[in-house]
Amino acid sequence: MHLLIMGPPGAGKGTQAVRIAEHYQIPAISTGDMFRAMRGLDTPLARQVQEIMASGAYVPNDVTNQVVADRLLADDCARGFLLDGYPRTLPQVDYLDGVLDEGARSIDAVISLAVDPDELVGRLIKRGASSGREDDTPEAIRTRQQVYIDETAPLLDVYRQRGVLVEVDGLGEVDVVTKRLFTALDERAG
Ligand code: B4P
Repeated sequence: MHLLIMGPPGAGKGTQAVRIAEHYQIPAISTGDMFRAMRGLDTPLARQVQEIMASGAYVPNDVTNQVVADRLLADDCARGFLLDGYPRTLPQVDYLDGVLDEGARSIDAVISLAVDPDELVGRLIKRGASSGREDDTPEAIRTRQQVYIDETAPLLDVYRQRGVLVEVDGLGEVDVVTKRLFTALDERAG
């Protein structure tokens, strides 16, 4: 099972990814989590990543692609994986296509979580109050939303045209969204 989960910042990708991964017994691979794990490392790359994330911008494609390619080589990805928050740009789509082609693998479904912008801001501000995440400030949230619109939203059409997009309403209780999501995946599997 090779799955992707996409959605605007705060859509609940990470929240739902854990549940989907558990259900299918595949690893959930979050680029955001991998970059946050670099926090505190005293290397030029780690400092660059932290600065970029705090502003709400995207980490450069070459850095992100390499991190993902290395992770996909791990043994636990042999049965499949769920990529959470990757790809986020068209060059990342191309890169992932190349990595998957090399391993004769293909994407089974791309889950797109849709939530309206006002709800998203509310969720992220709420999370920011306790998470201490530097990118949960109003200014960084605005940047993240704009970057999403400019760079990531166009990917939905790419996957829609490939016939793998599964669109799910991300509004409502977490459990309700999870149920909706599994229903949509089951319908797709037939
Ligand atoms: P991510 O970690 O992917 O951040 P996110 O978009 O905020 O997360 P998500 O949508 O998963 O929200 P969550 O479930 O936590 O990326 C952070 C940064 O990393 C990016 O801005 C970028 O700088 C960098 N990055 C990552 N991937 C990259 C890539 N491929 N290329 C370049 N840069 C990259 O949910 C948000 C909040 O809502 C939580 O508090 C949650 O509890 C709450 N919530 C979830 N579902 C809810 C529901 N149904 N109802 C109410 N609240 C809900």
